[in-house]
Amino acid sequence: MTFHEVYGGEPDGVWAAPGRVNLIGEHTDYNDGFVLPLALPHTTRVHAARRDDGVLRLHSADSGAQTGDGVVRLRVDELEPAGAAGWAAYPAGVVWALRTAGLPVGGADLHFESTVPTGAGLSSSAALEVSTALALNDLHGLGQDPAGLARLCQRAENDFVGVPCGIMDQMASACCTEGHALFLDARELTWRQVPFDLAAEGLKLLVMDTRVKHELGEGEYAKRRAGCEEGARQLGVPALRDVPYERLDEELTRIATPEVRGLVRHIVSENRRVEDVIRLLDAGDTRGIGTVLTDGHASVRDDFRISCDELDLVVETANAAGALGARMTGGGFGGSAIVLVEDALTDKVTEAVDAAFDAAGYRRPRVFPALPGRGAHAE
Ligand code: GAF
Repeated sequence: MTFHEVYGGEPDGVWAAPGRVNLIGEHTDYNDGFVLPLALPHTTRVHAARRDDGVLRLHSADSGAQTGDGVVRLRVDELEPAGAAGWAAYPAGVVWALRTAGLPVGGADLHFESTVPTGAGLSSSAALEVSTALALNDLHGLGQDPAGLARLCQRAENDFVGVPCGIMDQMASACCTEGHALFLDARELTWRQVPFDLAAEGLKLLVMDTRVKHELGEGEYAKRRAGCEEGARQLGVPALRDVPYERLDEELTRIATPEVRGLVRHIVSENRRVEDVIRLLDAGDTRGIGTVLTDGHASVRDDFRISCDELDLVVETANAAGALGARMTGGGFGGSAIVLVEDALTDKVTEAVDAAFDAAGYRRPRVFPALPGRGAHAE
């Protein structure tokens, strides 16, 4: 359905925000650490019209079975945390966060369509939030910069939807640029665009979406976050970012519980891996990052314990078939892995993963290249 078919009339404009893959730096964002995501060419687009009567209407072309006309109708001055369900909670939460920050959002008609796979660990929620925020920023002249909008989107997800995520996904969707990865310091909210042109080097970064999403995911994310905070408390630092890698072994002896020890070891070593990848990319050694990616996978699998059999199978099989490196990406418990591979080996590696999935009785992953796209923009 089009905006016109849903609401009558025409939108004032169209805004788009991408999903992302994270190259390295997993669960480091809420530990004040480093991340290195890149935007995908897959976007959520919102066709939007300004309203000034306090009414917010939301419709998604992708929301599947709908009751009635599928339009969610809300009043901007009545929005309360948890006051909307399903996909509509994300855009409603953004309106709530903007208004809570004192910004004059008077209402809007929004119609969404998205090519970002959902449930794949590729930040479809952040794409929904950031496209909404950018549209409202322009329509109501709010004057916020992309990073400011990203923070408000995170607040929407934390406090309205109730998901305790970090800032990486919203920043990636808002601030990435084409042909680059975004090296983000999640404490300072400063970043650098790092050139990431794999085609020029005869390489590909494949996304392998396992199309599984294990149910325990959301509760486990919150538990990992609480465990990291407990680790920082036991070590007497504001955040695990503040534990120096050089002193890691010594610091680990001060932590009583093995689970928390594993969380701390992952976060501290993962921050170091982000810095290692940056150093290699700056030196022009893109192939060299492969082993760092695979080390990162071992760390999330064994120490942070957020991988699953399907993701481990992608990583093991891809590497055995000649990939330069591979790891799961995103929150974990399903979703996608990334595989760095020579162009010439793309088919061989993909076929090996397909065969391994067939043999294990799993549905084959959906595979596509991660071509670093642009961040959120008006079309
Ligand atoms: C999810 C969260 F939304 C991010 O903030 C980040 O913590 C990520 O999991 C793990 O790196 O995507």
